[in-house]
Amino acid sequence: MKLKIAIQKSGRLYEDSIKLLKDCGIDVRNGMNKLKAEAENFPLEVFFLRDDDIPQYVADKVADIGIVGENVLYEKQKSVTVVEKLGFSKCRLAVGVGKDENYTGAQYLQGKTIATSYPVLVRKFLDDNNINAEIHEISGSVEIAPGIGLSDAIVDLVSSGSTLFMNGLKETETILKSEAVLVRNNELSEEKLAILSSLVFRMQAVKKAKNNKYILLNAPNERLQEIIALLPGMKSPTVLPLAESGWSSVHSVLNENDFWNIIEQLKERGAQGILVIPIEKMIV
Ligand code: PRT
Ligand code: ZN
Repeated sequence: MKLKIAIQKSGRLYEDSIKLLKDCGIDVRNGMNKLKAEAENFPLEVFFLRDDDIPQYVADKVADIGIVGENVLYEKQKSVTVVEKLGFSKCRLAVGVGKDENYTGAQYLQGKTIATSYPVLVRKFLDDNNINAEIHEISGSVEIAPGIGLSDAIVDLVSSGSTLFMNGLKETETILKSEAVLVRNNELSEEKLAILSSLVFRMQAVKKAKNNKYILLNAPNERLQEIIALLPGMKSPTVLPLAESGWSSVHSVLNENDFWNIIEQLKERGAQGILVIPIEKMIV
């Protein structure tokens, strides 16, 4: 029994999808132009597809699970279940208008024409905001539409914003924040769910490790309690005496988001020799 996973064949999701599997200890060798491959050391069969087709394949059970951007998932409106957010391929589906336009809010779009590859999501946004606008569906190079007189505004994916900028547009409203997600067919057998659960367990360990750092530092004993109070650790920090009396070595785990803030406070409280080490897997 193998679980079948659909991932993008090539493109922005491909590298990170393969890397995630690799970080989970699953080796997938994709011979050039192969449609599918088998993992060597995990009951997983991998299908390489266009991202737009992944929701459909998972809904139809051609694949049991898949990795796809939320933008594609919600545009395609297939009935599948989101299992886990994966934290990569982050972008936003946003409204772009000419940089000199006076955009005061969504009502700006009233009566306008909008070019997009996401007609379903745009229609929903317009309806939710009671806006009457015309949608021009185009499949690529959406950002050039206003420049060639095809539309007044666009809705497209944005990450750095440089594509909009280079086309004389500015980003306004965000319609959807998107990242890669793991989806599954709604009706998997018990056996397949069991394989999925061990895969998700590994993915969560990889994700947690990425968001955390292992930290070691030397602390003067008289300020040890203040320093420990800043470091929650997994349970609580490990404290070991140093050979030099009056000092201890403190080991803990820090979340990426709090990292710089806490490092500053540790230094203020006399911590020295701070070492920060990436964590490979983290199981709590
Ligand atoms: O061939 P296939 O159909 O499989 O791939 P594709 O060409 O449709 O998709 P691909 O590989 O370009 O993107 C796959 C997924 O990556 C998307 O569905 C998103 O979930 C995610 N993603 C993340 C992005 C971006 N960031 C992104 N910036 N997808 C596209 N873009 C494009 C955007 O359309 C625009 O043209 O990049 C440009 C904007 O980027 P910035 O950095 O200039 O703002
Ligand atoms: Zn695509």
